[in-house]
Amino acid sequence: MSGTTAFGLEQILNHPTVQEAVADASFELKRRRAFSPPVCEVFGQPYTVLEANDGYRFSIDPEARRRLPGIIANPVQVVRGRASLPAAAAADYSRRRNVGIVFSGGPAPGGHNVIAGLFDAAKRANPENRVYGFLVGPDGVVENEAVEITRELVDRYRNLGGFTMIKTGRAKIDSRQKVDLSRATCKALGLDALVIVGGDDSNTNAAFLAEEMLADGIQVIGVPKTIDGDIQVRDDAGRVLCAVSFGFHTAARAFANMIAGLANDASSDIKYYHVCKVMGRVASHLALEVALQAHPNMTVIGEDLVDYVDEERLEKALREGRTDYTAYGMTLRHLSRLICEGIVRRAAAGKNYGIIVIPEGVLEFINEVEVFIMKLNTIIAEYNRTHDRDFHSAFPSLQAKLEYLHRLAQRSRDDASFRLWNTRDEDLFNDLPEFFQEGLLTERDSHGNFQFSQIHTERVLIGLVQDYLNILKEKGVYKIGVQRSYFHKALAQAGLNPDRFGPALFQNYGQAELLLTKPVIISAKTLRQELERAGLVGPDEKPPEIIEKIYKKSVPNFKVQEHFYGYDGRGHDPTKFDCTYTYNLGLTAFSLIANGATGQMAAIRNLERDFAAWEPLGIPIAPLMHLEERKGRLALVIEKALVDVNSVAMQVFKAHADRWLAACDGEDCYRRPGPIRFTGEGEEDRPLTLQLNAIAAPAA
Ligand code: FBP
Repeated sequence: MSGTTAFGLEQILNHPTVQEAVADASFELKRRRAFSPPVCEVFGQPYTVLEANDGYRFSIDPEARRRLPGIIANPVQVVRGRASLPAAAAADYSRRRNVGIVFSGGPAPGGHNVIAGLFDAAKRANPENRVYGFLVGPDGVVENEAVEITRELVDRYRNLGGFTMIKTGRAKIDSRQKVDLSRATCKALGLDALVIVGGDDSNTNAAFLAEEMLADGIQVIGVPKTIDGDIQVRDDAGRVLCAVSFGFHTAARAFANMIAGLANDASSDIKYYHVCKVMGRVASHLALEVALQAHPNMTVIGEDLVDYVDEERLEKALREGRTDYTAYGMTLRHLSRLICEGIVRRAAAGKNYGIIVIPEGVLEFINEVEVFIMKLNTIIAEYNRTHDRDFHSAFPSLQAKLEYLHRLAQRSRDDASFRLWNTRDEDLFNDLPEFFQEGLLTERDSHGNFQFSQIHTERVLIGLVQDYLNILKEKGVYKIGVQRSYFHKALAQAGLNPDRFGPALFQNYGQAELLLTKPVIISAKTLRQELERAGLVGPDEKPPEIIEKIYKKSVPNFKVQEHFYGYDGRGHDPTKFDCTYTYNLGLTAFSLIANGATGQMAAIRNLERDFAAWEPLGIPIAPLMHLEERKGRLALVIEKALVDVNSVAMQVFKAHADRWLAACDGEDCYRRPGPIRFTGEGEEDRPLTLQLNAIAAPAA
């Protein structure tokens, strides 16, 4: 008989406890919506003005000067608060405006607060001001798909993750027709200004649109968004104007927290290596921050591989009187061997489990892969330029693509001047696993970027690591260390003398706490042979059961679990840091607009310092641009900020790499950064990379 009182379904569903349990609005959500981020002091004033700071210097690319003449001379503009303004200026500041805002590229935590900040500032300056949100990214601007942002809409999304309110897209306003349509949209809505919230490519787009619409009097302002953290602005003297894009902190914290959970599991179950690929299309900022936050056993930083020199190889070649050019720069094989080295060292310390972090964009820093990417980019771009159909629709299957590449390789044999794809390229490419070939041939995104997130980088590396570990196992190098105390106790319990068996079994018996079986013992057969040689078993005798058990414990089985941390962290609700940062970016964007700026990126300086020191400013976008190869052509774009291998954060990371590898007796050094919490105490309030790098930053 059931012990519950009979309730009808309707009664159950209407019960207050049930209603509260299934309500979409959780306690956390309500707290988030109700939170008002603090505002920088200048925004406490009724007006703001812009103060040019000519002290910052940028080396300007002549191409940027040629193509962006109207905005190239923009200065850095610092936002200052004013209690009052002369009447005409006050009237201009408060005149009625229409402002559009669009998200561009991947979501990043905090985007809704940029809208909230812009909306609140606009309404505060003049309640008649209107803000329009373009739907599903830049296509919304081209196609005039927009909604008016209302207070009710803003309130629903305050402090929440995702770009759900108006969605986002990766389209680019990159043709005359799209620019003209965008201009028509802005005019149709009577826009005074357009705010583009995006990454390096979208801010590049913002600069071109600003130049294009200068004559129309339509201002364009960029906002630095991307979890990748690769929009960082310094002037020529290294003075930091924008230390990090928004969303980076949240994504890194979310990844680090999940990885800390894995570390708990790994060090409990002690049987898996967890290989965690973390997002970051090119730069390894996220991987570095995760390393600092969670102390995984090994973290690969792409930028650190570029100048890698394999000293052993060099010395060997020197001894043999030859030069080995393959010793310079990292290959996938080198990298897998470095990882194996760490795994073997941990195994010797009795730890055949661990956490390895690999940045999504690591392939960008691997010589051989980079060459393939560049060659294939050019081949695809050339094909698209000279044919009616694009490469991917002409060759939809991998087989068809490989056949086309084969024809190119043949061409290189007949025509010595054709060097784009030769038979050596073909041979090397054919050696790659199919899924990797497919990944390298995948369609580029709308900005011409290689889509690293579509490639199973971790799988490529894991395959190589597994192969090499098998070789090391055969060689008797990869072994799990056995605790001396355990060995003694187990043998004593079995009535055997450990000091008789120890020297026959172990290479370091009597010298170490963690005992490693002799290199020659690589199977049950070689174990028996070794014991027989030592006179511990007769020719037809089996080794004692306990010895077999201990031997089995010393044999490593490399078991891997793969993880990809990307979309989950990218969609996480923002940390308080990102909530506050983005809300103030929205306020800054409005200040730039109300003061007539265009071609500027809203930014906040001193993010690593106490909130009271945060300084909103406008950074000129045009001087940040340079020529870069895209889709096989040179394009004027904002340079991505890569991890500086000499930065303080990197130095700290490297200085701790061995400790975090923890290839020694004793506990691992995993760190628990804790979850992103909105309520309660305890959240770290800034990226660690930011805090560390600030130690050595030149004074502003
Ligand atoms: P943005 O630079 O547009 O912010 O996007 C960054 C990113 O999250 C990368 O980390 C990742 O490589 C990429 O987007 C994934 O792209 P997609 O959303 O198209 O799969």
